[in-house]
Amino acid sequence: MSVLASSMAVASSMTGVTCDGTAVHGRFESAAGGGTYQAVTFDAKAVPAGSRVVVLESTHRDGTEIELRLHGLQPDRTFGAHVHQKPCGTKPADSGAHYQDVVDPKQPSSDPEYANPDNEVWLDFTTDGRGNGSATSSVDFFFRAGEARSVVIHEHATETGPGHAGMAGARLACVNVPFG
Ligand SMILES: [Cu+2]
Repeated sequence: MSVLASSMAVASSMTGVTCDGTAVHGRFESAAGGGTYQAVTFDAKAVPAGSRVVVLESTHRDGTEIELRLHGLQPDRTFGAHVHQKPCGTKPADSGAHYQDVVDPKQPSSDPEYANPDNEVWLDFTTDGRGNGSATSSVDFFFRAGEARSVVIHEHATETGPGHAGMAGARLACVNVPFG
């Protein structure tokens, strides 16, 4: 396992203000190995074992900024990605539902009033010809401690319509991040 999770001071490029943050660096491992993972892949074609992920979280007076960077994924492909509630496990469903600031009373949530990129953290990205991609999300909330534990990478871009909002197909990979 190659893991680096640390607290550090992050100088925000947007505001120039120094704030608190967390950085997680991981290398995807095949779920077939069993056990616990920093970063796990369920689809070796889309997210090959050995490909790399970085997640940066920084909190500011006005909210939270989350950055996702991927290296070595399937080239020229669009993926969905979100912050999920639970840690990654050996099964794709283990990471639970999306983290929501205002929790939809009707779960699973597919109402655009709750399942949207202001109330959740969406990090969809498209890889370049070398399989590298990145995304940044800025939200005006702060994670409740212990309730946001992973970033999940999905099959396709996140949908937004009623009854489908927040859906992005199969869960291809997952990285543990101790948000908040
Ligand atoms: Cu998701």
